[in-house]
Amino acid sequence: MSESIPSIRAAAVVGTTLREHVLHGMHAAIGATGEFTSLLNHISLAIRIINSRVRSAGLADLLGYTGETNVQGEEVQKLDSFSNEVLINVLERSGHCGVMGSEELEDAICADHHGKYVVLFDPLDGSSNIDTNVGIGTIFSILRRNEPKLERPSLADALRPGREIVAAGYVLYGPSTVFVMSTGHGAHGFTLDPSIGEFFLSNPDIRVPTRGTCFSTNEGNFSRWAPEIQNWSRWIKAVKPAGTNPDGSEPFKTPYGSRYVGSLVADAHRTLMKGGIFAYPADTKSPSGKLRLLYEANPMAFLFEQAGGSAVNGKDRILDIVPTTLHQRTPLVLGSKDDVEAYRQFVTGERTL
Ligand code: AFP
Repeated sequence: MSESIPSIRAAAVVGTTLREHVLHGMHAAIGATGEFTSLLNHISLAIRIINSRVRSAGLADLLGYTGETNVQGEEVQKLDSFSNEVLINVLERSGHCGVMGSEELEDAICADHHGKYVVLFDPLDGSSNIDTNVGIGTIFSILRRNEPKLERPSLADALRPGREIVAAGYVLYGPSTVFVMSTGHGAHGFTLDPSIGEFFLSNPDIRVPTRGTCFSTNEGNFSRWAPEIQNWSRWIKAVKPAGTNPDGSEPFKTPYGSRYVGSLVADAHRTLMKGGIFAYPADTKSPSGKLRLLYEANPMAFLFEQAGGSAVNGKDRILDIVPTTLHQRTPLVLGSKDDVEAYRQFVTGERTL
C-alpha cells in the first residue's frame, strides 16, 4: 500500500498555470498593486472565450462576413467582430484599462476613469484564413500610462515606442491553443488544456535559435519589392555561395526552406520556436508595409527580443519607432539574430549578391 503512494503522487503532478506564473511575477515586483496581474487575468479570460468560439466556429454559424468594413477597408468577418467585442467588454470590466486600441476600431477608446494601462490589440489576426480552417491568432501589447492620476486617458498614451511596452503576447488558435507572453522577463509559452480551461506553462524561457533554416515571405510580392529585397530573396534561395555570417564565422546554409501561412501569429510562432526569418517588406502596393506597428509589429518585436531574436523594419529596430497614428503600418522583419542581420545588411547595401 505504502509503495503505491509515490507513483500516485507522480502521476498527479500539476504544471504551473498561467495564473500562478503571473502571480509569481507580481510577488517579485516591488510595489506591485495587483492591477497588472488582474489585467493579465482579464486578458486570459477574453482569450479563453474567443478560443471557445473559434473552436466551434464551423458549427455556430460564425464563419463568413458581417457585411461591414473595418477601418482598413477590409470586410469584417463575424469572428473578428465577436473577438473585438469580447476583448473590449472584458477589458472595460477590468477597470484598469485607460486606453484601448484595436485593429477593428477607427479610434482609440479612452475611459472616463484613470485606468493605469493601455492595451493595443488585433483581436483576430489572419482572419482571411478563417474560412479554410488555417491557424489564426490574437495579438496584444500593454503599456503603462505616463501620468495616470494627473491626466485623462488619451490617444497620446498609446502613441509611444514599443520599447516602453510592459507586456505583450499572442495566442495561436492552431491544433492546440498556445499563448506566448512576456512581461519583460523572457518569453514563455502556455498551452490550453481545453478539458479544464486552464493554460499550463509548456515552453518556459523560449530562445530563438541564432540562425534558422527557413524563410517566411509572401513571394508573390517579389516583383513589387525594391531591388535590395529581391537580392536578399535570391540569396536566401541560392544553392551557393551563401557568404559568411555577419561576424565572419560559419557560412549560412542556403538555400533556406520556404514556409508561409499568411497569418502573422502562425508564421511568427514557427519562427520563434524554430528560428529563421519572417519578412513582410514594403512594396509598390503597400509602400509603408502592410502590417500594423502598434498591435502587430510591436508586440511581436517585444517577444522576439525577449527570446533573444530581433525585429527591424529593414534597417531600424521596430521597438524604437515613434508612432504618429494608431493604425500606422510598417515593414516587419523578425527572427533569428543572424538571419535578421543578414537581411539588414542587404537593405543597407553592406551585403550584395
Ligand atoms: P488578414 O487578417 O486580412 O488575413 O491579414 C493577415 C495579415 O495582417 C498578417 O496576419 C499576415 O502576416 C499578413 O496579413 C499576410 O498578408 P498577405 O496575404 O499579403 O501575404
